[in-house]
Amino acid sequence: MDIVSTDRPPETASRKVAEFRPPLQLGEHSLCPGCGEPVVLRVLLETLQELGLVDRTIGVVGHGCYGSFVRIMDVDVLQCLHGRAPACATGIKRMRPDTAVFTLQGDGDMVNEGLQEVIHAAARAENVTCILLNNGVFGDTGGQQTTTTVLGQRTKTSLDGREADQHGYPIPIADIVAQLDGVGYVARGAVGTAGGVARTKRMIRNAFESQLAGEGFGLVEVLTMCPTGWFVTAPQGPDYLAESMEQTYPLGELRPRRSS
Ligand SMILES: Cc1ncc(C[n+]2csc(CCOP(=O)(O)OP(=O)(O)O)c2C)c(N)n1
Ligand code: SF4
Ligand SMILES: [Mg+2]
Repeated sequence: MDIVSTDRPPETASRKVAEFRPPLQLGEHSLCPGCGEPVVLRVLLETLQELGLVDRTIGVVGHGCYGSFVRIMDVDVLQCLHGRAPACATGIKRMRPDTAVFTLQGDGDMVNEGLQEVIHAAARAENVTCILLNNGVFGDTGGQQTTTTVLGQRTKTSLDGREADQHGYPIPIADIVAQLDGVGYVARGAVGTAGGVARTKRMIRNAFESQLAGEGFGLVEVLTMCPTGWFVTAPQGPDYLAESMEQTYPLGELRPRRSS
């Protein structure tokens, strides 16, 4: 696979096949062509609408490229300090148990800056749904290595690929959270293929249904393409995702709903 220059993101999509914007998305996103995060935004908004939750949803968004979604999501959202979304979500849900509360966080936000927040919220069995957009880089600040960067993955701070002896091992947050008693649902999806997008959407729906049933903490990790941070072209993103991240983070339900 060729390494391409990523001094600046590509200016146009290499191929746009159709209009996929859901009604709850108020405008075009401003993320790079080939980015996986807008795909998750789409299935999240579609799910909220399909479940009839629009009028009683409150989202808590962290800091990362997805942070710009707060301007185009037609549901109530607040943006909190880096990594602290599970704590904010805790307060909201406890004060307003009638709402559907979710967080939208990146790997840098959740697994670096806010690692203890997500683990404590899970162990407290907070009845909220956390959505992790895992691309293995701090995308927004230039593509530095995060705790979830997989061994061999290139980042701006590990140009030859992450090495265990120098950088340590990746943290599989969803697998860790799935072990905790307070947890109602944990799953890991990926949006590199059409089938993966459909399965990810089902996981997000399951997580909200679990929250509505009061089953405890929910986490859906989604592996997302970051061609700009990975030094690949937009069309190469899904293959790189499958060859790198999916090998370390197997897809599927890590903690199915108790009722299923
Ligand atoms: C307390 C604090 N530390 C650092 C930053 C800088 N910062 C903003 S976004 C970001 C990267 C977030 O990475 P990630 O959550 O993985 O999202 P991505 O950009 O990859 O989608 C960082 C480090 C900040 N805003 N606040
Ligand atoms: S830097 Fe990566 S995560 Fe950020 S918008 Fe571009 S492709 Fe998406
Ligand atoms: Mg990231």
